[in-house]
Parts: sequence; C-alpha cells; structure tokens
Amino acid sequence: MEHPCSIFEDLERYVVRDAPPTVYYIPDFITEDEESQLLQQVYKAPKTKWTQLSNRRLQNWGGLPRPKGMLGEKLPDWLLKYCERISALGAFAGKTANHVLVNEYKPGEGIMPHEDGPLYHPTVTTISLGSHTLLDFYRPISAQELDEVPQTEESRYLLSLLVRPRSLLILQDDMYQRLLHGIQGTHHDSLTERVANLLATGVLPGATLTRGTRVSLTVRHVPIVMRANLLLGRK
Ligand SMILES: O=C(O)CCC(=O)C(=O)O
Repeated sequence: MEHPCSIFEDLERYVVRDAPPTVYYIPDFITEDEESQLLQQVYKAPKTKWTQLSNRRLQNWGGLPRPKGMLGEKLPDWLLKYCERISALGAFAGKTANHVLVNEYKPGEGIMPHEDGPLYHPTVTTISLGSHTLLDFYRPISAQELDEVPQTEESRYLLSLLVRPRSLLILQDDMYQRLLHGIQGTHHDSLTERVANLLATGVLPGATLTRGTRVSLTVRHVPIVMRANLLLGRK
C-alpha cells in the first residue's frame, strides 16, 4: 500500500525519542559492498566536480538549487539508486529525491552550524560513508535574545547525533525547520549523554571515537525544477 504523505509506519522503531521531532536513525542502511562501491564512484568523479571549501570539499549532483528553482541535471545511476531507495521510504511525501550533495571531511574538518533553508522539501536525509561523525544541533538566535546577553554557540547547543558509516539519518519537522546543525572540526569525539541516539548506535557512553575521512551523501528533494529547454524558450 502506498503512503504518499508520510514516512512508512515501520520506520517508527528508528525514531530517536530523546531528540525533538523528528529524527530517524537507521543503522546499516547500506551494506559494506555498497559503501565501497559508492566511495569508488565518488573518487572516480573528475577533479573538476570537486569544490574545495576552507574546511571540507564537496560535489554537487542534480543541479544548483536557487530561489527561483533548480536547473535540473540528470543524476548518475549510482546516485539515483539511493535517491529511489530513500524516497521509497516516504521521506519526501511521495516525491523522489533529485539532488545529492557529496561532502568529504578529513579528520579535523567540519561544517559551521547552519539551516538547510527553504529551497528543499523540508526533509534532509544523509548516508554516511567511511567514518562516523557527530552532528551537533543548536537553537536559533531569537530576535529577543539579540537585545540581551549575546548567545554563544555553547549556550545554544542542544544535542548531538552519532552517525556511523552506512547509516541513514532522516531529519524532519523541528529538527530540520527550527534547529541549526553543524559538525565540529575535531579529530576525536567523546560520547556523552548529550548524544541522543547513542543507544541505537551500539556505542557505550563515555567512549571516545577517532575520526577517519568521512564522505556524506546529503540526499534531498528540490520541488521547483526548471528544464533547460524551457529556459531557452523552446517547448
Ligand atoms: O555531512 C553531513 O552530514 C552534513 C552536511 C550538511 O549539513 C550540508 O551539506 O548542509
């Protein structure tokens, strides 16, 4: 039976109950073989496909999302397969993901706290490859707070999620729309009681994990897509 508007009910057991709505953490979403095939494809891409940023490098697949829409580009089959597998869970309200950002983080690299914003369907799904990371979540600065004592990143920090290799993370609702997420540029992660999904990861509280190179596939749906021939004024 189809569930066009919501995540399938059998995913309920993957909901992280100690986090605000809604996080699904699915360990071993892909196999070790699939992980190494994906890594091979990522590293087979031409050098020109990489954009080097100050603290990580990335590949953009599917087109560049812009406020007026995305000039869509066909996804390669090796990514389409996972877009379809994730979309079949009902993650994008019956639509199929059409955009993938590949991020590569060496140990010590990270990403500043940010929101993913309104260009996407309000769901972000992430497959992790190669290494774990700790994804940190922060309250936004409210207008009222701006007038009062300045809010530090530390005081806005709420919780973390441990994402292990081969897992799938799905963020929706407040976790997507209200909170900011980021990754500290560090070499080691100490797992405290602030890691909301620790139980589901099989890692013991108090453990310290050493980061290796992590590649993440951020799989999303961009609702407004323009076709190249429309832009050229052709039917
Ligand atoms: O690598 C990740 O898991 C997070 C990536 C991210 O936040 C982004 O691409 O906007």
